[in-house]
Amino acid sequence: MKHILSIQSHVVYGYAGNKSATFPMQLLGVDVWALNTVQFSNHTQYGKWTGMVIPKEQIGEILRGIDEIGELSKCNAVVSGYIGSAEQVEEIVNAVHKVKQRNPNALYLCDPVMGHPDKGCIVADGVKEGLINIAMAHADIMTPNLVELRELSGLTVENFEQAIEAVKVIRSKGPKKVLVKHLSKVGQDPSKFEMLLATEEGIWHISRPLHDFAKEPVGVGDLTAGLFIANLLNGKSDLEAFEHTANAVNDVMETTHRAGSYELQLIAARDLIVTPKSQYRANKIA
Ligand code: PXL
Repeated sequence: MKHILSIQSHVVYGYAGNKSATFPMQLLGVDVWALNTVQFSNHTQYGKWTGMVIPKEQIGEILRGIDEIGELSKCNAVVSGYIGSAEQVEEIVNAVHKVKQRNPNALYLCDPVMGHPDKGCIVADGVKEGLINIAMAHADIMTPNLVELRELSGLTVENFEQAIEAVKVIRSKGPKKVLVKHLSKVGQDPSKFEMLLATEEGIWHISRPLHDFAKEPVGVGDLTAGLFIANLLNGKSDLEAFEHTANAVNDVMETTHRAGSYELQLIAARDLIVTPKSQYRANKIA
């Protein structure tokens, strides 16, 4: 059994952060240690929410507790996603160090959720800078979207070629693997949903349908990052993990679209997450 420490948001209603990633990772047979950065009523794209940001001390405290019962060395990977405050960034990096001390083979996947004012995804001040200046150098895997790709690389990414340059820049800063979870406007075909994966072995591109939602569901990136790391821990190759992730996410999107839902239909799509019906394949482009 593999174990993932997943440091992300918790929403009581709906699906984002750990609510979006935990169940799919469990479906892939991985044990999830969910550590919540916030507890909110719902995700921030509703425009209002209640609840609280978890005090930064909790992160170290929880790690200490798991260490004191002698279980921390079982941790195979740390995932961070939606972060509640700038101060939490350093605590998360400390948590990664502590896990790696106990298990030097553990991986750190940093999903650099930075917020998206146009979409209404709100992230606390200073988190973006913490991700760029502190977290990135410690990550084994980063999973930016287009906005995050620009911020992390410092490049103006306006087309596909520049996106490829940007993933190379991120790889030069430490992360060995970069999965661009949504190329959006800089993809090859505006009518498709496209992703990139860059590793030491090359760069792959995958394209799947873009579903026409009245309001784009939230938590898709969290689902993507969670499935990718769970697949890797299950021993899949980078390419297999990338393809399974894209296909499982596509099936979740199709299920959600068919249901006319704004919230991801993870439960309805549970069988498809394990065994996707979609069969899209990635192409090696570099
Ligand atoms: O999917 C990113 C995310 C995670 N958690 C919370 C969010 C969002 C995006 O809006 O609001 C609480």
